[in-house]
Amino acid sequence: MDSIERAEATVSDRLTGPCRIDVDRLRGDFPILSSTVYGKPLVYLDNAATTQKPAVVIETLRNYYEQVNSNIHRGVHHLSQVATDEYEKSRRTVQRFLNARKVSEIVFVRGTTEGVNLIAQTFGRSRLAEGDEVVISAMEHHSNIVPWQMVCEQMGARLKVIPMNDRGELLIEKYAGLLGPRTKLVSFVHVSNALGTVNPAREMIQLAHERGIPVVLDGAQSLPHLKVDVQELDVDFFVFSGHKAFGPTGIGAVYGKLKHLEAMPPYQGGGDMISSVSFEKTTYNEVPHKFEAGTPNIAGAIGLGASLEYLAGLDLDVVAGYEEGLVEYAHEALLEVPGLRLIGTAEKKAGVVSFVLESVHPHDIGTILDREGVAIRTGHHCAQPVMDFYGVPATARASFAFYNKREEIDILVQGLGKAIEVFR
Ligand code: 7TS
Repeated sequence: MDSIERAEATVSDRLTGPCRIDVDRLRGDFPILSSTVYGKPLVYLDNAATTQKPAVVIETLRNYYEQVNSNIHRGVHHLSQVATDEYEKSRRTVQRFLNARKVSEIVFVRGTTEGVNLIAQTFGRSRLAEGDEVVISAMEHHSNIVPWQMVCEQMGARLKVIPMNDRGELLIEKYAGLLGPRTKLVSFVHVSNALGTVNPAREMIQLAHERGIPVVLDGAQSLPHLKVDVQELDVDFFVFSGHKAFGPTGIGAVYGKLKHLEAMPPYQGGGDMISSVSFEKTTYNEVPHKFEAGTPNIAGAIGLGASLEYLAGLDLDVVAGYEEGLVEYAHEALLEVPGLRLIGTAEKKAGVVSFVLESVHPHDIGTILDREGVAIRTGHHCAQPVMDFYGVPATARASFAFYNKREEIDILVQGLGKAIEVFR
């Protein structure tokens, strides 16, 4: 692509064509995006690690602490009631955003990691016995591996792993073959943080359900990029982190079908999750409060509500289309870089481009790019089995949000040219 074509593509980034998204206007909603790093404009391409926050989320947090701050579910006083109302209103926002049937199907947690641990230690633990199997995939984040290993060890169960091909696509026939009479649970990632692969969740859930097996979906990387409808997916559990969806850190949610949540034992014991306590017997609060022991991240939950309302104000299909265009553009531009190998070339990808350079270690790529104002992540991305599969210790990863532009990918590619010059 020559420079005129690039310039035209940049204009089409903004408004025209099938993707009607005004990136410059949206960037204005995110104060940090106009900052500089080492005197250069920030090029933030580390959105899979965490996304930036729109002013509306920052203001919501500030307003909460300035005008509302109080503990919830336990005070008769005015502020406590306002805080409780706001917190519960956010739960309804999450419900609507995921299209859950009932608001009680939404449990606030710290994030995806805590969500998976909660499901493993309650639902998982109560279903697994000696010799049973849990199926996960070859491209899981550690937080969808280790909690299952822990519960398998506790219960004498085994982990089975769905293999993938060299492009980073799960082998669906092999997956179907893994589902047997001992399979008690399937848990897999909707969109891979290391490869960007979008897995065929609907089809995979259906295959499990045909055999009566419930499915957990790790939505940490899908919620910020794709329209998620838990009823359409018919998924049993869906887990995500607020901070990857333009919300605060330390907050996320578990969606669980009501019948599961009601049957599950509590996760942690403490305040708020009980109905009555005596030394002889404790009865538990109703769902979802049964799973929210102790004072939760009230401000975080309210901030998450604000971020999801912000996202809901965008056309998420258009956003997904725009981001797909960014990934394609990045693939094309990166493949022109000598000695560059893309890690993860699935047919259907969202938000993530991982690569290695022949002559430069990923950490050195990250350091050189940093001096250019470009923030990417380098390392194993908490997906060491993926690195082992490709025979690399680490990759460099650029990950996008709807506020990224093609010019930023150009700056990334120029920075890679510098890295190659320095380390040649
Ligand atoms: N699952 C996936 C697919 C993820 O990408 C992550 C975080 C998690 C689970 C855990 O989420 P948390 O919010 O509980 O930490 N992924 C990354 C990443 O790719 N870079 O930093 C964190």
